[in-house]
Amino acid sequence: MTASTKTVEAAKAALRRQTIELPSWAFGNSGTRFKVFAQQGVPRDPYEKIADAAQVNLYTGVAPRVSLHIPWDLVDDFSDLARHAAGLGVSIGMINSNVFQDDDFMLGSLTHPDKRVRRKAIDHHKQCIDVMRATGSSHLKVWLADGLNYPGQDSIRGRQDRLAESLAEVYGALDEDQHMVLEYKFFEPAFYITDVPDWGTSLLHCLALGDRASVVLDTGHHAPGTNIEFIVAQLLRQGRLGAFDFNSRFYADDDLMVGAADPFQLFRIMHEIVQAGALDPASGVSFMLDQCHNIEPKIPGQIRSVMNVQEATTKALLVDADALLAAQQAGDVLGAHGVLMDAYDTDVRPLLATLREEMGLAADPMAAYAASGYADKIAAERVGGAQAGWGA
Ligand code: LRH
Ligand code: MN
Ligand code: MN
Repeated sequence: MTASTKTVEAAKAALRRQTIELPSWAFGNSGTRFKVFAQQGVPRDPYEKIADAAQVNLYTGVAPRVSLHIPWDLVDDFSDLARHAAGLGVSIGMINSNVFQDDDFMLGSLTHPDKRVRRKAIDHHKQCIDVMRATGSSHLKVWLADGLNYPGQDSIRGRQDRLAESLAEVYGALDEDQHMVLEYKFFEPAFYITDVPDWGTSLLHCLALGDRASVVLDTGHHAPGTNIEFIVAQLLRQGRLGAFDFNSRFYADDDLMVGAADPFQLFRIMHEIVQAGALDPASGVSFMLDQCHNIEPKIPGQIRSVMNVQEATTKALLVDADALLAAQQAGDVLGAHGVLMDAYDTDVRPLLATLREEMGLAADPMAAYAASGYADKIAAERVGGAQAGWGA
């Protein structure tokens, strides 16, 4: 299939406007329960994490925001951190709360049976809202490790009630122009029940909270075989898809590079996005990465991931929408499927290389970064880099 010039130019225009948010924690050392492999030159503090994220933006041109995780990214002066980011051409994206690494939260945070612990968790979220004010961040991102390991351990329904009450207080503390996004995950660290296990539970809480609450879909947070593009379509219909946490998985929450395990799934997701007009930043859907680079170098890992998202997006933009609709309405099963596969099977790398050159960037961001000498520079300058947060 050769796309028309008009389609290609429209795709390029959409790609110029697409942005991908980077997680600060992707740049620190990370690993599994078995081993953290330290890499040379990893950031020693949030300032250096932002400097590394800015490199990804420098070579891709489409990654201008960095999400922070609190308290992993705690600093004395968040306004100063935001100025540092601005000086490097990026800004602070979503602020992630963290109520999963404190002994008090062993049995839950916003759902905990003890009011004192719930208060502590709510207050942490209020501190995160203060960080949003200081950094100019517009979104509070909530993921809870809350759940149960054993039947009977606590009341399932009681926990939902407590969750609703706690979330309402946090939501009520947001400014009028601030938003909350609620991430779900079907297992881990709890294994019997997770208190926000699925998109339906997240959506119900968001609907109860108000217009400025929406769902985060982390692509690694579903049971194997789950049709993720269906969830995307459903949340878009409700106007409640707030963000993606992109990564890929073979088995569980593997946090590997997006598009590595299943590029076709990523394409199918982006097809739903494009069809719904949700690629436009005005639609309010944020495209974020949530990954760990345990064995590969981190900055190139992020660059590659951004490129993978762009490739899937480009293929989705090349779907011949008129031909697809005509085939669908004619009941032409194989014709419709063929239209989709034609776009998926297109090699979009030349188009993206041209686009990058038009944007004043190098055609190959991986090669340009490798040639820049930045990796050697940070390896020489930084000694004793920080862990991403896990096990810290
Ligand atoms: C939980 C999760 C969530 C956290 C991040 C570090 O598995 O996906 O988004 O904030 O990992
Ligand atoms: Mn996530
Ligand atoms: Mn996860």
